[in-house]
Amino acid sequence: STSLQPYGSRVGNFAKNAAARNILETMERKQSNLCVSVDVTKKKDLLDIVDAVGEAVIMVKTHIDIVEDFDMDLVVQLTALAKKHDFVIFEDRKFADIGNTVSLQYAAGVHKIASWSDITNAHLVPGTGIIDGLAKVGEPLGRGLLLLAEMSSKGTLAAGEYTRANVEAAYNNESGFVMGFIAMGRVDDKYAPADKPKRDFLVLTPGVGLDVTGDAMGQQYRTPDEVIYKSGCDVIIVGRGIYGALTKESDDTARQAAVESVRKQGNRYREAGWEAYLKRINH
Ligand code: 5BU
Repeated sequence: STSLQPYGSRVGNFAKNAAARNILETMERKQSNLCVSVDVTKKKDLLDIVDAVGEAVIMVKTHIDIVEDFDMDLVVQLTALAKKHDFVIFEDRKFADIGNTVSLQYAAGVHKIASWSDITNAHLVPGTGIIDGLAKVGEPLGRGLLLLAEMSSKGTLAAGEYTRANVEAAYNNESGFVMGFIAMGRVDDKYAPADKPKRDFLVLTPGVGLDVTGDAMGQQYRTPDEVIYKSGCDVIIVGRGIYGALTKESDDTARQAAVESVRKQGNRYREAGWEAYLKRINH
């Protein structure tokens, strides 16, 4: 399995995808496999969280459509922070429509996702036309796409033959635009098509927490060790476990303390993720 190779030695496996190479190189440079998921509704909260954890992470994941005061200045500031702290941006858009519609949703509208997000993701529910629609926009910009092969939530229908179909679609994508999966384990190994040479893909995994096992709405958490070491995934995605302290309105002093807590949690998850990775490649 390619997951037993160091991140840096896998860069050459992604000759056709600049975003994937950049992610692997950033991981080596920063000794981190941590993506922070910043699911907050205010621009200032988003930027403060990202500035606090920027040093610890290789990737910032957004749900840009939940930001109430979104404007293009948020994009300007977020991309400036990406430069300052050396991370990539992942808009977790979960596209799920026909090719023509997703190409418009990706390029246009209020958010113009393709113009600023290095990678994004899609459900295969509509069929492989969704990949073509997103590739038309993303490929010329050097972007990457993840297929949602599995999910972290209780009762997910993304399993078994549906997961296999995602892996096959990725293997059939000749251009290299499809660079990986959202999944809970090495689906690229488990469902590798027998009639094709093995290819490398990145596996990014949400549902990661060190202190709790789930939430009230079906989220299920595993530890960085379970995700990176035991399951062989490449990137841990952590949301509330990192930014949780900064979700309530509070005075300046309390806010400053919350930002420091966010920074601390970022470092904690970076260390846990990297330790699990070192254990994996040295095993
Ligand atoms: P949390 O606060 O660490 O639970 O946030 C997890 C994030 O990952 C959140 O933005 C979800 O939308 C996202 N997510 C997920 O939790 N599980 C999945 O299977 C997928 C995305 Br796909």
